[in-house]
Amino acid sequence: MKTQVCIIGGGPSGLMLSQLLHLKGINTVVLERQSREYVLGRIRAGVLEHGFAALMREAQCGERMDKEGEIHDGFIIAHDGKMDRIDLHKYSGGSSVVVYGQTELTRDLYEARDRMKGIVIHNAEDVQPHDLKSANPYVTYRNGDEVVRIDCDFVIGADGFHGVSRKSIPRDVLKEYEKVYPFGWLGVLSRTKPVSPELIYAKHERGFALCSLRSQVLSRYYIQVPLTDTVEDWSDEAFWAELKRRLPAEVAAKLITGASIEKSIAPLRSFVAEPMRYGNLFLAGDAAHIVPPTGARGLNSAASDIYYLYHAMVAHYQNGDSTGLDKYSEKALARVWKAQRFSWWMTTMLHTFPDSIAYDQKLQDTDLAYLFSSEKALGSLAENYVGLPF
Ligand code: RFL
Ligand code: PHB
Repeated sequence: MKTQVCIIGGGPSGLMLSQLLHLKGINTVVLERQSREYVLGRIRAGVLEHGFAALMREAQCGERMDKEGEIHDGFIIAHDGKMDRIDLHKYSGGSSVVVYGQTELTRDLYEARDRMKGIVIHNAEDVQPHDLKSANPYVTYRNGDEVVRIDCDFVIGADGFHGVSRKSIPRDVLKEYEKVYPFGWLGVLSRTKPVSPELIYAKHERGFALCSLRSQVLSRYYIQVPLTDTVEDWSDEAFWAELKRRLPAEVAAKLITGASIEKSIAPLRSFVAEPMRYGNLFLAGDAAHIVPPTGARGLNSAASDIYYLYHAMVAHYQNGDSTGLDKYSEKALARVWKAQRFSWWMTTMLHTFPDSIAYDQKLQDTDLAYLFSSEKALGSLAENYVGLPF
């Protein structure tokens, strides 16, 4: 098989790039290790910055998002018995975010790829990129007993944190920066009316909690848990009881509980791999960087990678101009690190750290006190949460 751009990974990053390039007449093949049902069964992001939403529209995939997604102009930080609202619209100069599940947007991207007869190969086993430094790289995968080879001009590594692409870059070329937090998030999805029309990020001495949603009939809640906990340790009843303890009394009293339809634990980690290019391999999204979910930045950091790669590929194929490809890693990393800083800051400010000393706790309290006393600090939070410009 031959294509122009071989994309490893059929998550939001890979599908979005495939769709955008297709609309400019550039051929792609997407190789996904899992089945479509498996990819659509993963419950992940819920908050999209306006730049991501714009990219969905440019990819001709924004129709359902614009109809069913909710525009959020603000969110709440609950702390010390108070509920302080961040007016995103006011402090970001008129911007907002869209609440629309990653599952739904991935479904929309798959449907668009089907509609345009795009090639997305599921259950691709042993995917392996080759000859990345040469002008003729190729990717192989196994389909049962048969090994299939795809020749291409470029390979895109959009295969998430555990993918094969980043691991194909020699160890002496790649520099990895990592910070692992001493806790995870236990998430529950339930077919219940959300407790609040806006997201509530709650700081509590028992640990952080988040009230989020997917729609007016589908709620998503999280609580901070020790890394040693497993899903089996948490019955639905225990989860709801602990969530209530961490929320302000007036919110807890209104919480509607129900059976969980999904329950999982995600460890919190910050990670960046540099550079994001090796020969004709370009990394994008979680394959190159991970953030703790507190700032809702993960998918949104992927969006800027895709935006830069898309424009760089179009300039290369349409005008023979490779400046964008040459500058990709540097440009993408500049924005990636800003998302890292913001996510680390939100995480540090709102979580309970098992080993923190009294001094650290005073600084956490001061961080919040300063935030709500300064319009400039609120402006900084708002511009980062709605997404810095690409
Ligand atoms: P993905 O989604 O991991 O997709 C990668 C795909 O590659 C496939 N793959 C392979 N395919 C072929 N060969 C291999 N060897 C392969 N290895 C892997 C995988 O099966 C998969 O389908 O990466 P992508 O596309 O870069 O997308 C990144 C986002 O998924 C991620 O950043 C967000 O979900 C992070 N995130 C959030 N981001 C936000 O912007 N806003 C949020 O509100 C938000 N909430 C969250 C989140 C992530 C969470 N978890 C579980 C980590 C909430 C949570 C709880
Ligand atoms: C979610 O709804 O899954 C969600 C929302 C906001 C975050 C993280 C996750 O910061």
